[in-house]
Amino acid sequence: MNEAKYIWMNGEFKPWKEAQTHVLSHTLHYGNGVIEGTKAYKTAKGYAIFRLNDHTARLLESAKMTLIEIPYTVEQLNEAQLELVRKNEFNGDNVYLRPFAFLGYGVMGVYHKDAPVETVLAAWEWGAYLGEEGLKSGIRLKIASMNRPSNTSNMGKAKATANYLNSQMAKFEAIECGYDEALLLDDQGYVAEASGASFFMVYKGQLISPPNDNSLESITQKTVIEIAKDMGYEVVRRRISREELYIAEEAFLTGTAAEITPVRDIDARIIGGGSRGPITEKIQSTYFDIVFGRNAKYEHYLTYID
Ligand code: PPE
Repeated sequence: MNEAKYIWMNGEFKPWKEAQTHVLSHTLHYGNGVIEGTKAYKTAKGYAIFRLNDHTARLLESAKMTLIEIPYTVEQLNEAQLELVRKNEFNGDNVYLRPFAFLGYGVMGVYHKDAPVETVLAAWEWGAYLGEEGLKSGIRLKIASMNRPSNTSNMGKAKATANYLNSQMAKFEAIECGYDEALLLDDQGYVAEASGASFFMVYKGQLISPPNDNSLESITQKTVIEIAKDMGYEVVRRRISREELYIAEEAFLTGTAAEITPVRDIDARIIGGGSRGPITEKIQSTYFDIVFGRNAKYEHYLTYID
């Protein structure tokens, strides 16, 4: 990975290599942690973090859901993230931020009430999540053999570290099979989300994205719905079954890291023209205009570091 200079840990900036934890940290054994993924883009007025407040608020909400008490406010964490981007003196086009909280060292056994909470903000330059070529020409998506766990046994709306075991197994399987990313169905057989992104498809001119019944309340998905409606597209949130995927006219994934990544193939069915579709392309270029500060209408989503 691309190392940066500093990581904020429990209220202090530490040199990158000194931000460490003990091997007996609770989360390493039992998996209860919460993460965010937030992005800063280099605009004409310097770096701006996209939807900073929404991401930080979701971190605190995820933590509340999973019984982790983060001892900082949204405002404190927002300010620290801005300072983190400033202090690291990045150069690249964009910077990925990973705010997270985990349970540290001192308690063993599943009961975690007395385990210390460690709060961390890291940032680094991270290239295109599904590759530069993926952004242009689309990726190949495979429906995973595992389902997204149901609401009776999981908290899919929390951006919980523990949810990523399911994602990891699905992603590994997809890549082993020659695909780029995994799409997970829910326990009823309807689309939930990709291993690290949300799903959209176009059919008969309508933009369709599944409800967040057992998937992350995605910030990019919300943004895309807002901008697509603004562009005049009809957007529908409804369940999508497997066979509907196969006859989609266009499909794409959305996420902070994935941005707007076109899908060109699902389970060996070529989607549309087998490349980035025209509606996908328009939404993608609008999204990039917004995050890079080239669209005044959405500037309220940007927090400039200076
Ligand atoms: N679903 C999942 C499972 C998910 O991990 C993400 C983001 C999304 C949907 C989209 O959420 P949002 O970023 O709010 O639009 N995944 C993050 C981490 C990916 C990783 O591999 O790490 C991200 O995009 O930052």
